[in-house]
Amino acid sequence: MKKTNLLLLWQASLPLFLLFTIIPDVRSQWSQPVAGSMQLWYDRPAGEWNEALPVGNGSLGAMVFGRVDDETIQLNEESLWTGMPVDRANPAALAHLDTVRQLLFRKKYVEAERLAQEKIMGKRLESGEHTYQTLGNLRLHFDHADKAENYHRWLDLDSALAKVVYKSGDTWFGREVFSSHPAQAILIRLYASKPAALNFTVRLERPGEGHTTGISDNQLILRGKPGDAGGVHYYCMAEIDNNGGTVTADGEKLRISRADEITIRLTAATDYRGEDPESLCSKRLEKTRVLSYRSMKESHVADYRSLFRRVSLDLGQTDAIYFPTDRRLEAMRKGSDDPHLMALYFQFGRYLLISSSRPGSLPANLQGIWADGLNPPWNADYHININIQMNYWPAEVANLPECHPPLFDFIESLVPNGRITAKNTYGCGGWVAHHTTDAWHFTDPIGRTYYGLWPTGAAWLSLHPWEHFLFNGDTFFLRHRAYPVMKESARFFLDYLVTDPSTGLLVSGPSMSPENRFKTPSGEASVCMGPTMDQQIIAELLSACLKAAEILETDETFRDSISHALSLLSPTRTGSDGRILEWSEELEEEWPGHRHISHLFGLHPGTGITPAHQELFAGARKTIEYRLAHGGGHTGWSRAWIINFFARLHDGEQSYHNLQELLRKSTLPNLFDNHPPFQIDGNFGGTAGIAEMLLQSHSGELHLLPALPAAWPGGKVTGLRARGGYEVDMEWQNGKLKQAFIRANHIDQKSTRVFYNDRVYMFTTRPGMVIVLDGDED
Ligand code: FUC
Repeated sequence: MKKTNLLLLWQASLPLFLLFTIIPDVRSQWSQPVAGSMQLWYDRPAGEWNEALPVGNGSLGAMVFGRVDDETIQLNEESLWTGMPVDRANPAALAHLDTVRQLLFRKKYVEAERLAQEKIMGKRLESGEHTYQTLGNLRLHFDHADKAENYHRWLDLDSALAKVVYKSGDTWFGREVFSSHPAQAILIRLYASKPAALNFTVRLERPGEGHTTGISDNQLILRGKPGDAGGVHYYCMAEIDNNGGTVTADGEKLRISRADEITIRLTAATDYRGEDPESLCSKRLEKTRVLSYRSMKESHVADYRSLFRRVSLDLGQTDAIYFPTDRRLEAMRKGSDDPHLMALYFQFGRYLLISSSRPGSLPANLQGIWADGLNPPWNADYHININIQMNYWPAEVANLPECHPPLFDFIESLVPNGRITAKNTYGCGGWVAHHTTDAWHFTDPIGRTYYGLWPTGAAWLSLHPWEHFLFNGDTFFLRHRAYPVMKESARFFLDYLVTDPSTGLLVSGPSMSPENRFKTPSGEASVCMGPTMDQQIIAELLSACLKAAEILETDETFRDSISHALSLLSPTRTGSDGRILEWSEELEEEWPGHRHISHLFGLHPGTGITPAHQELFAGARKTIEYRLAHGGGHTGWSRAWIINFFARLHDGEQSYHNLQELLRKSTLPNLFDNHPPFQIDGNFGGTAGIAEMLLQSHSGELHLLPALPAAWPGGKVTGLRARGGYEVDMEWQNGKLKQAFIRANHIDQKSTRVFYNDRVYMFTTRPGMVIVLDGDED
């Protein structure tokens, strides 16, 4: 930017960047995938679940296989959980807490760990952990052959429609599937190019036992309860509307003969929230009966687009856009660049959040809402030692704040149990949660110490509503939703932190650094006092709580206690080789390439390690490089976190390289993240990472294009959000910012600093103001 023009426009109209996608015509039933658009598309049916395409409305999910003669639409309902609330606490915990701490301070790690395992850790369930499960499958068996010509299936991210089109014999067949938030139903439309060409059977099925299926008139019903000892009652109901032909009973199936067009309206519910699932389903389907398919599709597309279209991203494109998505991934694996696929991946992450987390729903679990079978990996639960937090990293910056509240509701539901655990296990006030939980909100430390004895889950979660406030400045939300959970979490730590006799500083513990272990002369251990991640999370929480209380002008005495604790909190330090210490002393890690890089929480998502902290900032880079040199980044979410780390280090090349690696090594054919197996956090972390490369605002100022790689010389982004209440559009060319529009959406006058490269611009912004930064012409 040699010549920089600065324009301040008052109440200026929104910038009209050209939409970079070719918007496909969603009205035409015979449309085909459009190269260069925001579509995932394929020229063959899904051979397995990881190739099927997801649709969802926050509660009802479906995976569409697009098979020719035997179509499978695998179904999920977000609250279909086994189990029930169970007290898992170890009653001996409190009595042994101090002994464990004293052993740790005396560096008797192995002994302390053994005692903690026996006396502090709560129970795992003998019958297996509670789990999220599939609802079942809708199976359609067509009378025509399974051979098709001109086959295409695709997922259009701009309209949230999954489509299948193919030719069998001399007839074209088409299907369209979506999960509507306004209608609370999944809609499936089947059509053909010739009259009376639709001949198929349809049925609902579910693996395992404890369910029944039935039919009546044009209805299919599936009902049941998973497990004997608990679980929700679930109910699923589908109605078939035929245009032409007949619908008749055929055993457990409905047979459709000589129809011109078919619409299937399907809904499902459970009694998780105490309502009768059958009457919920009946009410919902009754409402859809009076609506045309077209009007339901229009309301679905309008509702979805109101969220999706807020952000557009153009990173340039290559000829790869003319190839199906799975082949583009294959080509990337062989070394080609595909910037458009990266933009598609970014938007797919936004699509997944809109589709799995809508107000009133449970938060997106380890698989969003999409899980097959009765035993999904890690029970598709809510791991809170990074995974569920990562799910919500894109929520604010990628302009989907309306998708964040399911997490806030969930956090509030954890608080009552968290208070009991704080009191009974640690003798503390406030609330606490550990590495994982489930739909029944347990908060005890469970399982093995090296992953379970980690008391900072609630603290990390409590920073999410705070982030929401930082972006929107809503003090009502701060007062009534964010601050109460933050304050109670801080309350816990004020009681829980203890003084390290060797330093006189406050440390957390017994705890550990997820989920790594260290070597000691008497063997490996994980439990310790003051692991770096805990200290960083606690510092972040206490500082946030202090700021919140100041903004709300409340709790003066409490503020004093927080300030005092903050001044004594043991800080992050570097070791002899300059890396950030993972534990309070320099210990050799058992897994030097461990997937968790927990001690860099302060770099991302925290704010404690910035360029202003030179030694730590340099140490953070060394830490990542060391992990990577020892095989790190091998799970999808770990790789996604590394993209965010490098973006915060303002290293565009390394961010880009790790984004490439995410797509090459940890992405399934349907673009789902591959832990392995499928785990959705990497999708969300990757999306957040791309946003972080383009815009940052965590350190109180805006940084434009802080980690732009050479591989994206030109591009445009619209609608990214920054803390402080800003929305940012940017266009760049030849690797340089061409123009940026920064809209002030906040409610008060504010001073803002904007960084681009080595320049800094100072503004005083007022609500509705738009700052236009003009870059170089050449
Ligand atoms: C954490 C991670 C694992 C996995 C699991 C669901 O425990 O360490 O890699 O992601 O959560």
